[in-house]
Amino acid sequence: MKKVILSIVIIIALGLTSCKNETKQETTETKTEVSKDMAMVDVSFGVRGNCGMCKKTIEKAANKVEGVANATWDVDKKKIDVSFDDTKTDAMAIHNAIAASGYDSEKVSGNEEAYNNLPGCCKYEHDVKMNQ
Ligand SMILES: [Cu+2]
Repeated sequence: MKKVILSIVIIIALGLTSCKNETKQETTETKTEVSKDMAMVDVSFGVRGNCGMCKKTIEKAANKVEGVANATWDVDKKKIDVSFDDTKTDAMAIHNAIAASGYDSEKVSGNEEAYNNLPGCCKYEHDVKMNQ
């Protein structure tokens, strides 16, 4: 009888350990799949700016948003292309992050204080046409 109980305990213990491992693996796998295939969304919208330094600031701000996989701002077109994970963020969060860094987006005006702290070359005109 003791042996039976002992083996049951061992089986349960093993079961618990392997369960834990499996759960961990599954979570990692699901995350990778999601970011690769399932929920990636591409958006593109206008963002005002002047130069290469603006590009760095704008892209850094967009990339900081959790779920953003890639952000590329075009200095000539005053436009940003962003790929992001739909389950983690949305386009408005990206607009807001860019605005917080001092830059106007199509939907949100740039934070004034952040704008004032931008280097001189980056003080873009607020009436520059976006998304050209
Ligand atoms: Cu600049």
